[in-house]
Amino acid sequence: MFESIPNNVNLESNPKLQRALLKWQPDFLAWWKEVGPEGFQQDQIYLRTAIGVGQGGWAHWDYVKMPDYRWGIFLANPRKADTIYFGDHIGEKLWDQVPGEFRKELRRLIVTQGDTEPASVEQQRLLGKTAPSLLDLRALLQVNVEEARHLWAMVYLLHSYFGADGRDEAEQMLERRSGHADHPRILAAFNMPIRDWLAFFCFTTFTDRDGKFQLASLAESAFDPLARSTQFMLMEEAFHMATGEGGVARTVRRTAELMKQGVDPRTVGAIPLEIVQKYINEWSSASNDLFGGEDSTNAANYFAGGLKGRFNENDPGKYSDHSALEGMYEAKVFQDGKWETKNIPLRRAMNSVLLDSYHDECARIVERWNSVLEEVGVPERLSLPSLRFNRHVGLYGGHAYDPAGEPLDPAAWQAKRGQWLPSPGDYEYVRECMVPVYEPGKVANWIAPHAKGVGGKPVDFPYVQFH
Ligand code: BYC
Ligand code: FE
Ligand code: FE
Repeated sequence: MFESIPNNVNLESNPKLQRALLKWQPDFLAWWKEVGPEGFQQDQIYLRTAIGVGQGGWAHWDYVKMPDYRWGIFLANPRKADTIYFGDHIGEKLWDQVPGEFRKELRRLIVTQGDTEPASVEQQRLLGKTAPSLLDLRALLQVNVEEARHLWAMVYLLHSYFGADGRDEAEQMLERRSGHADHPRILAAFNMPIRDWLAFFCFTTFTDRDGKFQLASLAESAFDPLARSTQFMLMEEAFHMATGEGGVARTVRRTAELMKQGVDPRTVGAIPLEIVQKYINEWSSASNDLFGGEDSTNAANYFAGGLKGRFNENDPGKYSDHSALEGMYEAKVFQDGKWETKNIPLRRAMNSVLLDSYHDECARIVERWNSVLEEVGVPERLSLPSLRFNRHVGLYGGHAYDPAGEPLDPAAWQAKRGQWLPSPGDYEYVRECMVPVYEPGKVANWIAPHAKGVGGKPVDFPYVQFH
């Protein structure tokens, strides 16, 4: 069994880890069968499998049946630094074991990260039934097997470094369920339904991008196995985000081309830009909530302990002060009828600092979608809503702000909500657009074709061979 698990963590000579995995792997496969992608399990899918960190390339492409996918365990190559470079322990050696004083916090970070991975697979499980092309179906299933590998990456850490409670947490990863009333996933966005492919593309743009920023900040951790596990996960993440960005871009292109021809997208089963905008509003705001509170003791403790850094904390020229004991983060809030500036001590504001880096990147993505509109020659534009819009967590949580970030009273919010967020009718309309297309090289009517294939294959390659 262990020969079939690609790894660079000496699994072959680690009886303790082998014993733990021997018990966990069958439960993982049972979970995959129960709530993994519905259908396609017996089909041959042209998939990328992570096989190593070496120079010869880290991934292998071939046809594989999903239950035979080789979920592996990898650590990225060692960092340049061998000492801690932020927080209270700067200059001390990086940890290759979990220090007793941070055991609880590290376990919590790893469990929170790990929990999102199977959650997303559960959220996406029905989408294959309505894939707009074979290449899109392949992309979905690629994302699904890789998110499952990310679960493996976190379970490896729990099994190897957290003893009996780690094994217990690893079991619970397979017991919680996205959207379940009694045992839901930990973070809110991972309990929301991903109803259709436009939602999938927005999720992979905005929510997987939260993954990128969280993984990157954990890749700065003093706990070296965590840092190197998350660093490796980032390799796979790039494709997930590209799937999202490209998917929305193709949706927008198709709609814009119709508009340019004077055709109302609704008359041909394509998706109007105002619905695309509402989906952007919904998924970007839900993803902003994933960063936690703008003012957070947890975040301050994580930074002080060296558990979780800022985005690219160690890049030359990025930050001059790595202890972050001085300085304030200024947050603008509307209170008692006027704007006020709230000063948050920098360490307590680490969630905000990370959220700001994320938000800047999201804004650049939306601009790339706008350049599609410009290229096709229609005047409409999409926008990224303000960080204050539709928040449920943190400073702005539960307060009404419009997409431009201006405050409004609860009645006005209720009246306008349907202009900004998808209505039941919008979901229903998009659902009707979702017609599956499984013929190589063909694509559904609501979305433009891919410009190129993947894994060295052309667009019309049979990426899925049905049994
Ligand atoms: N929903 O101090 P606070 C990914 C809780 S995505 C529900 O403000 P803190 C992926 C919080 O637990 C990346 N509850 O924030 C993407 C705390 O509870 P207690 C996932 C929430 O602690 C797509 C309280 O509110 N990785 O990989 O700094 C597909 C106050 O918390 C939420 C990580 O998140 C929420 N949104 O938490 C597949 C990295 N936000 O203590 C995969 C690990 C906060 O009052 N996690 N709460 O009981 C962390 O670094 C941090 O836990 C958080 C922020 C970023 C979540
Ligand atoms: Fe992931
Ligand atoms: Fe991902």
